[in-house]
Amino acid sequence: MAAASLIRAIGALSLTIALAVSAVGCSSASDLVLAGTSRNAAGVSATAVPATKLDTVLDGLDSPSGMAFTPAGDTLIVAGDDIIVLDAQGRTSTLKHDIGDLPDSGNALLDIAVSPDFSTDHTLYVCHRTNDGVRVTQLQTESKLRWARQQGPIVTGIPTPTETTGGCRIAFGPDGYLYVGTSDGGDPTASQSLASLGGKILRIDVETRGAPDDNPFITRADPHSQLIYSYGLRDVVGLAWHPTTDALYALDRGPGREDEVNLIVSGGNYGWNPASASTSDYDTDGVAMTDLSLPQARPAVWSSGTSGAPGVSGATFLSGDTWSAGSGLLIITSSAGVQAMRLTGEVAAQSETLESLENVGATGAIALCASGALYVVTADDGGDRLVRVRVR
Ligand SMILES: [Ca+2]
Repeated sequence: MAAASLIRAIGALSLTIALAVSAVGCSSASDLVLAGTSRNAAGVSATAVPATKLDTVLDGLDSPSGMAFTPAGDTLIVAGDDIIVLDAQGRTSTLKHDIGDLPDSGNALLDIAVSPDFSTDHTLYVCHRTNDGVRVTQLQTESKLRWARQQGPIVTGIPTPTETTGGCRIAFGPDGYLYVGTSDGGDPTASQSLASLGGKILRIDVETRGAPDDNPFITRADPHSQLIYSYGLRDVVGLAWHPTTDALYALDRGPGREDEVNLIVSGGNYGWNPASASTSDYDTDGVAMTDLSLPQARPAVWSSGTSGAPGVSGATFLSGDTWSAGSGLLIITSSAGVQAMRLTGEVAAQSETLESLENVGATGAIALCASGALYVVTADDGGDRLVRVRVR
């Protein structure tokens, strides 16, 4: 089985590798120089979001779904069954991996996260489809990012996403634990059931591959329930921690309406309950994204409303001195482009723009590089490309 997977991984190398059209990666020297000088150079006032510029970093990507950065400035992108590496010098390669049990349908890899101790442990985490649900697998790699060997699952049994849900987001929180956002997988009872990993945010200690002692359902006998941090969600497509308050905000995609931003608290119920329409069919007609009649249901911080939705797909906060007054803005990607909103606790004001992303078209995976540069996947003119947005 492992050999077959390795052959598949090597075969992937023969595919067209994305074309690097810019000679710098995430934490390149030029980024760092810009980060230290841009504010004065741009003449940005203390209250305005700085002017930005956009350049294309990678072209020819095929349906990238997630992205993360190593401390050395490598950008890791999951696309289809491949992990693409863009190094700090702008060179691309495909990281050979031996993740097994990938479905023949392709598009197996959903998201990627880099260990907080990557410089010493060279460990990655990938969320992916299998022939039996979605799982998070730990990978051992090395500093040159040529190969990655699977070290077994961190969590299994996450429902397979439907055609209209994303299925999995993973990211390390400021507390060092791995957070996993899931979809309900089209199961009307999943989101409100603590026996299902669907429609949840999980919180996992990757050292023990179990639940931290302060998880809200730690006293339950079922090990799966112990991993649950919050529930009542439909399709978690974004996880972002506010740069100054460390509060976790999650993007929950609605069924063609009511896309939401939620302020996530331990044990919180975010109110999605399609079983109220039918426990046997996935009938979402008339089902509110947040049913406030449910016990302890928490209203969304922001909702796109019942008349439509942009089809959200990712979110990250701007942070760092480079962004001046833009620091703390939540940047949300979607089929409709990019939205920027400032959040204060449970209050959202959708009032800001990043002008270089105003007309960029549909956007997907998004992440903020340590240098302050914002990386965004766009699909505006046929092929998918990775663009970088920096302060002018
Ligand atoms: Ca909700």
